Amino acid sequence: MLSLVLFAVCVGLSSQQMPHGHELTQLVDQGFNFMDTDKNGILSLEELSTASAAEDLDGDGQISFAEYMKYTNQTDAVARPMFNAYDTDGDGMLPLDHMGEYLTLMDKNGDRHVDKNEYEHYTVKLIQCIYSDHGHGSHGHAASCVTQH
Ligand SMILES: [Ca+2]
Ligand SMILES: [Ca+2]
Ligand SMILES: [Ca+2]
Repeated sequence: MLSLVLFAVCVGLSSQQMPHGHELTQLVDQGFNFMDTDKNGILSLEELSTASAAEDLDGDGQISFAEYMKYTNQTDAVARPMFNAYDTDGDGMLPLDHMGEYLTLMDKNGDRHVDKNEYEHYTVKLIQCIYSDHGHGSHGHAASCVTQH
């Protein structure tokens, strides 16, 4: 889910300024609808896995930063902190079989599904983290932002 989440959020992000208001709502809607393939208003682990698997361009079971950049077509400044938020061990790879852990990051009530409110809460927080990192010379703090509630 990580990257699919990342992907969905990334699509509308500019490295210049943080989206807010209507723009932010649109980003959240777009990302959620993109992943919610059966349109039941809930993201399952299967849906998150499917969306993420699309980012594994060489099919080795992991999403590398290079694959992530290529897939999202984002600048390093935006893609890097997003990627780092999920790459908690810092090896530059996001294994697809860690999808359950990524889901846990968003699943506040622990029912193993991500509803719209949970997704929105998480996404807004992640975006805020990324943009608050700007100007500090490092994007490495996003992980600590997203793991705290
Ligand atoms: Ca669904
Ligand atoms: Ca790969
Ligand atoms: Ca939930």
